[in-house]
Amino acid sequence: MGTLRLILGDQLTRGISALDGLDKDRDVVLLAEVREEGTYVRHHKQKIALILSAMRHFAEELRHEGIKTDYIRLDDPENTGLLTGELARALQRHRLSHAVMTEPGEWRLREAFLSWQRDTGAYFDMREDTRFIASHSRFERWANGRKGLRMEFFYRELRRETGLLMEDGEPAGGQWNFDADNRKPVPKSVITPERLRFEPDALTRDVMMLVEREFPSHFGSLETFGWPVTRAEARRALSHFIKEVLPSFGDYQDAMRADAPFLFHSLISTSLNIGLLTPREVCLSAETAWREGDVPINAAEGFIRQVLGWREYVRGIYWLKMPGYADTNFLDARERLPDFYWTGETKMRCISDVVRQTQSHAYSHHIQRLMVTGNFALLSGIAPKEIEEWYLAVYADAFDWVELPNTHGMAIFADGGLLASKPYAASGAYINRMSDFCGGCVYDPKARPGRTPCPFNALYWAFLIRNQSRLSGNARLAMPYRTLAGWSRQRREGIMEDAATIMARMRQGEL
Ligand code: FAD
Ligand code: DLZ
Ligand code: SF4
Repeated sequence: MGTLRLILGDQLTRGISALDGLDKDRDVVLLAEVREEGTYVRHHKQKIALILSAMRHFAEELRHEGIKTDYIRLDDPENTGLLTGELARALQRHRLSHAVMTEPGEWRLREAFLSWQRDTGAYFDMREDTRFIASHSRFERWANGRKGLRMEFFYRELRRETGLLMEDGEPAGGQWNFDADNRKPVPKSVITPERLRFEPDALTRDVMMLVEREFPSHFGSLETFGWPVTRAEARRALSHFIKEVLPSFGDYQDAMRADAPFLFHSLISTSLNIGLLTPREVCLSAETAWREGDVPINAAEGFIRQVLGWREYVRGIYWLKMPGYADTNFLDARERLPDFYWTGETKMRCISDVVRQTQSHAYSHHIQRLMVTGNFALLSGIAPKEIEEWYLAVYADAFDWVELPNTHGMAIFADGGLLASKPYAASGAYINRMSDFCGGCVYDPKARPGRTPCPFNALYWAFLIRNQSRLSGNARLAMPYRTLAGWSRQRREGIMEDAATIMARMRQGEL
């Protein structure tokens, strides 16, 4: 008797554990497009198109290898709309009694499969996802008994274990971390590189029409769609990044520029997260470029830290702390998400530009996510669930295991500092220093006479005052709290009033 092997839309890797031991003569691989996965949040149209197109291409590749592949389309009249429903139907259709899958990347779906198994008593095997560098047990071993779970220390252990950027047991270049070199604003004279775009083929164009038809009210536009949808395309994109872009990745890692949504970032998160690339090969490519002298150490280290460090670490935190993690609300944030997160209609140029770029590309880079949309949500006290749903919906690379810790922990500090050692709260001065957004904004980050002050400024100080009892003990916030201590009562009250006016204007759609 053969086995049914289910592959999910973010498991498009030939070496996925669900395919281990595949018997080509007897087994059937199942991929299913289902409405529930397209609508549990209202995903950006590019995200749905990316996943469905990549699934269809992957199924073709499996068939080409002679593997029996059953592919259920979204508009199949018999489609139950649920992955568990399709798994049950396929078991009957192929008269199989045993199913295998790799664990889903998110809690919601893992629970759905486990409860389906409990209800049906199906003979069902859920295997570990071995595409990550650190297994669940490896992360637990590191985390157990530690007071603080800082990424930096986990990352160093993984550097030692993998040997990446190590020389004679020491970190290459004599330092673990080159962050201090990686905070340059981008001078106007720097020309940002052209990025590889992949013209949609007939199969992708079909999917794009399907997405327009089935998800017409979802956020975003398909016009610029050019994501890699096959492993071959993803490999080309990676090579192009390593050769043309990585050398400057470190220098401008923290910068933002209004006319350059991608700057020197890699754009590989979609390929990594749906399985077209593996984190190991990505890190090795960057390391090889450094060993061959093509890339400086601050760039290679900065990049490898994102993939080997942050990506593995946030996944570890997610599985260590779920399901309770998603329900914490350390700062008691309760505000509704303003409409401009969906429309881009706000006079705050930084937010408007980032939201519009997100509509066009289903992408914005890390600093835009953290220091513009994330920072504003933090300062204005947007409720965790509201802002998390937004991040999960609008980015083509968004999956709960990576989006949630980044939003909940890093951007809005809702976990009280488990992930970040301090809230990433910043006033307009930071955005002005690291970007050119403020030049074209009706607001003024420097609050000069006759100009309307940047809303981030009053919101920043009001955030610190409002959360003083929760945050003033944080050593990394000692400086701003010392500044606040020197303020008169009237000055503090004045800031709170200014912030209240800004919040009222935000609620009325006038900001
Ligand atoms: P690069 O800047 O070129 O970085 C290289 C790779 O490193 C990325 O592709 C990614 O795989 C990894 N990486 C970098 N930073 C992180 C990080 N903080 N956590 C995990 N991996 C990281 N990333 C997602 O993949 N999916 C998400 O849903 C997501 N949501 C985010 C939400 C918020 C509020 C914030 C602040 C960050 C989020 N990130 C998310 C992390 C990061 O912003 C994206 O990985 C990155 O912008 C993707 O673009 P890139 O491939 O050009 O990345
Ligand atoms: C995100 C997504 C979408 C939009 N559609 C599908 C689908 O039709 N079929 C499928 O197998 N997977 C899809 N996915 C990805 C799943 O939601 C993903 O596996 C989970 O988010 C777990 O990480
Ligand atoms: Fe954003 Fe303030 Fe700068 Fe305007 S002035 S772009 S709102 S930081």
